[in-house]
Amino acid sequence: MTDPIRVTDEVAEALAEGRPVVALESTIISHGMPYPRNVEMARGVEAIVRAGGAVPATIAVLDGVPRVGLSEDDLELLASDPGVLKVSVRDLPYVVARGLHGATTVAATMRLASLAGIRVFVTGGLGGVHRGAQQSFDVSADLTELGRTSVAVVSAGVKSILDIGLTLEALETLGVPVLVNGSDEFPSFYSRSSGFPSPLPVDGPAEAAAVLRAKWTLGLPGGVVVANPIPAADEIAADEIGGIIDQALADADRLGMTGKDITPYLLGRIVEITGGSSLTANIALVEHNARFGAALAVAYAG
Ligand code: PSU
Ligand code: MN
Repeated sequence: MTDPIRVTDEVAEALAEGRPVVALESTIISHGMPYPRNVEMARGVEAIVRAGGAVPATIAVLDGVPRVGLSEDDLELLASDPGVLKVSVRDLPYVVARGLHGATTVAATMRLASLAGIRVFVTGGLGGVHRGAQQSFDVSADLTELGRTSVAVVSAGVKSILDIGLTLEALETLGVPVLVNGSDEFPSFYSRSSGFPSPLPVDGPAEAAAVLRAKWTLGLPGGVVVANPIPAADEIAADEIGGIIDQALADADRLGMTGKDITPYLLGRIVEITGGSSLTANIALVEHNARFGAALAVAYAG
């Protein structure tokens, strides 16, 4: 019987030798950013992880095979092929059974990273509790997965297309530590501020790594949110982006968008309304997270 997931030799060797590895997701490539900035971002982030002393492992499903570690051609396909599906945990068995291509969300990437033995994962933004979830029940499976799978997820926080307060409440209920690096406020993706205090402040990768070690040594399974605020030079002020997000949400409402399509729609619409400046900020924060994530993986391995 063949292995259900395929890990590249480079990633497998690093893991076997206890060297640092950083997982990267692919929904951000296929459904989070337009071509060709998406593939440039994907390549750039891998290079930053390498420069930081860790091995990058971008994760996706290609031809029905869950893959950990991808080639340049694989990244190009994910960035440009309109047939790539958005794959959360519930979708994994379907794309595998049918031999399809899938870009993995935070939830699905966490699960595949964990199966491969990777503990640190870098992305831009997490899914969470959507605004109006009291009616729609729209709560991202990213939260469910954070509650059960032992992987640390480095992000720039939660953007206000979501209900940030309810997302933090749900994470608390699930027993997920929410660390914030170098700030006493939880960040809101494009902005360093959100109006919510930092649940668990830490200063630098070594302090964050110590929390991961303590959690998993105690036998507490599950993920850790490591929020890394966007650098001040790259941020979009909360009041400026707030109005744009409200406009994008109103457009989504008018179009009757629901379910898995809503997050990709909102991300694309925000890029349109801002004339691309939100994309520049998005890429800057992902690159910043990749630097931090590489250092975190190095500190955790060491
Ligand atoms: N937020 C972003 N960019 C993204 C996503 C979220 O700023 O690309 C993607 C991630 O893959 C995340 C997913 O896991 O959207 C959440 O989708 P949903 O809300 O359908 O669970
Ligand atoms: Mn949803």
